[in-house]
Amino acid sequence: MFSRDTLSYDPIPLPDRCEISDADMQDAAVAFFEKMRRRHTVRDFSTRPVARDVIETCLRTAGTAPSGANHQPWHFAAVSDPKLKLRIREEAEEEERRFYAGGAGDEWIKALEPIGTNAVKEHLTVAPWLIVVFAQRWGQFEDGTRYKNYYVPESVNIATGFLLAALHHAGLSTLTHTPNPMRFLTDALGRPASEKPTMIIAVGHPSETATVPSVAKLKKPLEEISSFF
Ligand code: IYR
Repeated sequence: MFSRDTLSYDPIPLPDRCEISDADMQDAAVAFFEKMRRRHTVRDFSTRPVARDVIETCLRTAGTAPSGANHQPWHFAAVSDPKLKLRIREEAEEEERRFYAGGAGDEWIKALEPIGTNAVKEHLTVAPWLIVVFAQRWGQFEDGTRYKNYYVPESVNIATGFLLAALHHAGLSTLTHTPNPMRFLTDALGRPASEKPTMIIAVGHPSETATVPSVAKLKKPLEEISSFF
């Protein structure tokens, strides 16, 4: 996509301009808030399948995110193969056992207590899809030479946020999971050394008996998360 000499500055009239009245804007803002505040991270998934098409469209949404120099330094590996999900689960649980057995330290374990997590990661085999997010620390031209990427964590995290919103909008539940370290994902998914795994997102439908920790409903009020000048 990026070939050193072919891209140049070429402004075009703003496409897809959004014409909206002030009143409709209020309604739109509220409607989206109402939608997003009903997104809950779920740990108990059902095995109900999710069509690949839906996952693909949500990944297209993620791919619309803004990024440093428009380099789009992300890769999403979508896994539905049960054998591969099992391998990922086994390797993630190995890391998590170390984490919960002391690697995390007391303060971290105490912070997680109200969330109710432990080293068993059933969702990694039960959820129909795992999307593994990779950040491309550098890119490569077709001739193999490297180019720099910019604001990689910021760009990838924005795209990941778009993806979570898109999946929720499609009626799916998600769980963001970050085993530490995550190197094993590079090998399991055959990704190049230039890419760093940042997250596993389990995607699917919640089980009939899914719960959320009550603390998940405690969101900081606007006054605390914002200031206006
Ligand atoms: N990676 C571990 C620990 C964990 C850490 C945080 I911060 C969380 O919000 C939740 C879990 C795990 O997935 O269990």
